[in-house]
Amino acid sequence: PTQHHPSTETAQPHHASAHSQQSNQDLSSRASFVKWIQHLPRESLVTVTGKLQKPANAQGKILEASEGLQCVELVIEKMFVVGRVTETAPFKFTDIQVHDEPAEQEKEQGPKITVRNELNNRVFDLRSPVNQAIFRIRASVCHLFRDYLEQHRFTEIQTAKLQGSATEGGASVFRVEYFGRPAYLAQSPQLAKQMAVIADMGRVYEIGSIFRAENSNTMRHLTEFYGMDLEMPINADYHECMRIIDGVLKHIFKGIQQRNRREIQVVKTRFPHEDLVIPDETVILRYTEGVRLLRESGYRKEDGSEVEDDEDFDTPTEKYLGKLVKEKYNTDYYILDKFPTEVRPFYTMPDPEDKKWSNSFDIFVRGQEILSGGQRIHDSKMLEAKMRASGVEPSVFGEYTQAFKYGAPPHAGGGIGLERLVMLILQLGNIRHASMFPRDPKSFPE
Ligand code: ATP
Ligand code: AMO
Repeated sequence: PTQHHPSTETAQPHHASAHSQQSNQDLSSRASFVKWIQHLPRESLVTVTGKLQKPANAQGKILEASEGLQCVELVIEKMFVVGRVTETAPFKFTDIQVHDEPAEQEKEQGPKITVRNELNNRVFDLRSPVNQAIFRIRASVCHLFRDYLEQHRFTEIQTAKLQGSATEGGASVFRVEYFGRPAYLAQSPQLAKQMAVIADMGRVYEIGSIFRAENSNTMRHLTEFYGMDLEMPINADYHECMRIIDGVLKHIFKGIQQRNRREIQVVKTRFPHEDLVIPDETVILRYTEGVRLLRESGYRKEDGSEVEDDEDFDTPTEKYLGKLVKEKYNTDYYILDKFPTEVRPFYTMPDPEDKKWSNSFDIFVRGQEILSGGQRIHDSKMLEAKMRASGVEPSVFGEYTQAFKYGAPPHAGGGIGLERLVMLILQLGNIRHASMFPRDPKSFPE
């Protein structure tokens, strides 16, 4: 802007640039201008008018861009303070470590600009170019998710986050006071998105908040995160849904490389990483094949034992399998299909040919889970029997249980953790970097 607000602090030097002939008067007013700028507190918000030019060294040689970043110099003509700083900035962005130090090392080596310190000053912290880039990429991920699904005849829905019962029957729900009676924050839009399909909405998707009261103080868990969920009727096979999910994820991976090239380069200045290796033909491994790969490699779990035929892999096992898959198939992205029925939630459809296995899958990026999905039981009687077998009384789910009694189509779906996905694409190392105001078990200290 060339007009300044009367209440703002201003300085307007005569036009001067490094390459123009300057009178003594020009030089002295320029010197006082430089002094004025030097005394501005760091992180003051200013608007600047000037000319952009390619930067040159003292010999006049034009400096080239480095690491894919464009390099420009701004020859300042006018500058106005539009946002006064009244308190010293809590840290310098340039002091932030390239890699986050693990908490133990922090304690030994004294205070650094730790993630917790950044998060305690989050609004200020978000101003850093790296954070700006992360949240523009995150916005692109949501845009690309919508874009692909809209092209494939999905309808966006928003489901209720206040529930009368614990969503999936687990213990990890937040209980809230609701006019003197209990209510719960939705742990997943799972039941609601299924009800939308039963209500004949066709293919549906949602990008919405998910709340989990898990005391998981890890680099990949939050207590509130965003789910990118979808659900659809299927004709012959749940792989119809798997193909849609594979398509949407590839659209996201490719799309951000095209839309956010510059932001990705900025993120790499703090979080150095290789771009994801995604083959055209997606690697789909059966769960049993994953177990075989692990056993053949001689892998042992932390307790020294081999992986069982039908156990749910723990995080180190998942990561190790990701490494084996990368070595064998050269991919950072793969699908693990046909999970043991035992380890999946009650609504999961068992494989009709062998009920030990289920028509369900997880998707992994750089060896970590980003999605769970699969076919759901659509037969009312079978669903109620499965609920009882997993220790949940069908009536607890009221509207959900009732809905199946009026006929439900065969259907399947899946849910992606948005922050997990962004963290893993950009190798941020800590999920908190992918959430603007992250909530974890240590939030809101007394
Ligand atoms: P994730 O496995 O990534 O947590 P999820 O929601 O599918 O995703 P499960 O695989 O069913 O969860 O894991 C079972 C439980 O164990 C969940 O409550 C999950 O949060 C918790 N959990 C998983 N990995 C860890 C970990 N490394 N540390 C603490 N808790 C974990
Ligand atoms: P699941 O519980 O596996 O599946 O969750 C789906 C995806 O959500 C992400 N995620 C998390 N992200 C951050 N913090 C957490 N605490 C957390 N927990 C899970 C992961 C995970 O893959 N109803 C099913 C989905 C479906 O079948 O449609 C479900 O919620 O990326």
